[in-house]
Amino acid sequence: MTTPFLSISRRTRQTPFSRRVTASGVKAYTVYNHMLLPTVFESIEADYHHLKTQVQIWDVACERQIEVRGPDAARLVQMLTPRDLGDMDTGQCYYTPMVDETGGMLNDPLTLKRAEDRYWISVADSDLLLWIKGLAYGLRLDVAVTEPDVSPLAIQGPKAEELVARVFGPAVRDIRFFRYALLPFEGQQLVVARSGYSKQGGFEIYVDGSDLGEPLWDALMIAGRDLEVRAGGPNLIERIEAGLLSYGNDMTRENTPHECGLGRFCQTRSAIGCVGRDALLRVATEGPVRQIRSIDIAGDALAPCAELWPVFAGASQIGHISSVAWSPDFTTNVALGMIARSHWQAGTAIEIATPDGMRAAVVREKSFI
Ligand code: THG
Repeated sequence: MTTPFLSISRRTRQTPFSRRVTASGVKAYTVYNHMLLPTVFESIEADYHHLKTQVQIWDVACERQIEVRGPDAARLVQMLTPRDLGDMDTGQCYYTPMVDETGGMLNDPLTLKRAEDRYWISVADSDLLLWIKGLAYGLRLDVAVTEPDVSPLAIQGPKAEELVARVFGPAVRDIRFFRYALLPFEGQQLVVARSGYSKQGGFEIYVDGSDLGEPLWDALMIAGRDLEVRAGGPNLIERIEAGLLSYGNDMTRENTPHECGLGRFCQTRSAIGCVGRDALLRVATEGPVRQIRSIDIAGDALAPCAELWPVFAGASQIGHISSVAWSPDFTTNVALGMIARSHWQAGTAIEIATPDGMRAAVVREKSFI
């Protein structure tokens, strides 16, 4: 079988780090928010082992920021999510399910409060900007909704704190999980948050102005030489082990936040103004009838999942698998899938119709890590 190439054009937007990513030997990209996202450098498995033991720099510029700014900013952002933003402080990052009027998931961004009248919504892969601009215009809200020239660069792995402290100073060590500080780089104050799309620990630097991209990349690579720093990217194996969801893969507009296991990020009753509030009140009380679970699939390494794989219990289909990868550390196929309430209890034996034939699998209590 031949490996297909990705045709790169203006539509597959380059990032402020693209030249450095190319020079680092990127082997594969995906497209995310109409922008290049590097996925493989050495190999998915080699990158995985390196991420879990060292430190990596990730070009995650595709996690675009939607800035909502103006007197109606807080009101508009609360309309987007069933998470109650009432007690959110400037300097915090909230994981925020965002839903439409039916309660269907539109995106699962991080929301950063930059000021009382200014928010950054750090979006997953869907055109959320258009929905937000539509609401703002339709309701004549006093806000500006823009995509600023801000590009996150993630530093992930067990040595991330040491590396970021070398470049931004010891204040980095005091940043708490899902908080950010403004720290100087080349005379500019940058948002440095303790966050990122892995469970290995790390930071995300919101590079404000494309001109700073290459200087920051270079400063981190030089400072981290003895830490074995390398270019990396969100790692398929590690994120499935960690149970980190991928919008468009593990959930779509067809799913409520509760089906996605994101009920802990919803306070639907007090999220007054959320456009999906009425639609979600019932499921918030009664619970969903299906939910995403971590799943252990037996047998040899399976190829990645590019379409839903049906899940069976006997003759009846009781769900589907949406993400899968062979895990070297757990020596099994780690997976995420949507499972009916009747079969989601930990330890339940199920069968997966993979392209490789039927496979035995087990529903897990929690993620692998
Ligand atoms: N960082 C930033 N923007 C992003 C992502 C990111 N935008 C796109 C995408 N990732 C959004 N999705 C997620 C999904 C999971 C998490 C973050 C963003 C995450 N979840 C933790 C968890 O579920 O265990 C912690 C959640 C919490 O405790 O609040 O980190 O990665 N800038």
